[in-house]
Amino acid sequence: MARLPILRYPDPRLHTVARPVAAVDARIRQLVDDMLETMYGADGVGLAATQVDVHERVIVMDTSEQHDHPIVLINPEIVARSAEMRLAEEGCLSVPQIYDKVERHAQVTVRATGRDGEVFEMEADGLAAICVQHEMDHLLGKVFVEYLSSLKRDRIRTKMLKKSREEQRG
Ligand code: K2U
Ligand code: ZN
Repeated sequence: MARLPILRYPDPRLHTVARPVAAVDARIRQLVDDMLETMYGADGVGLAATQVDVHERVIVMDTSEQHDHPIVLINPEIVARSAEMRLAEEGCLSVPQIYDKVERHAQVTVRATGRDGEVFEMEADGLAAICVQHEMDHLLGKVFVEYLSSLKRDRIRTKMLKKSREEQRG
């Protein structure tokens, strides 16, 4: 297992559209295990492969209270969305310490392949629904700050670039 570096906004690689996974093989299972270690290590409740610079359709998430219920979504697709929408605060491991509200479908049904190669469907509501929509956006090259005003987004871009420069200086 390995913790992988997480791309930081506005890294252009975050805007790459992920391609479908051809086969759930040993390489993909290793990626899933490394993504789970990376997500838990960063106190996240979700992570998309895009964020670790792997541009294949893989998501991991764990919105359980005890952080002991990992969910692996390979080649996920949302097959149903509620009409009800919900405005909720989001954050992102690629945009550290930035939180803002985004409107999402309150419930979604996702069809995906699991780490075992079997196709399954998952109904998500609450935080899980928000998380899976947030991660599915990542696989399309979209970061949640793109839902915010251009003024807010420009300020976040400036803050992230400053933070990255300071960290590079050490
Ligand atoms: O994609 C990511 O960067 C992981 C996010 C996923 C997420 C975003 C918004 C709402 C739920 C999950 C991280 O887990 S950010 C940490 C976090 C957790 C709960 C609520 C807000 C932020
Ligand atoms: Zn994110």
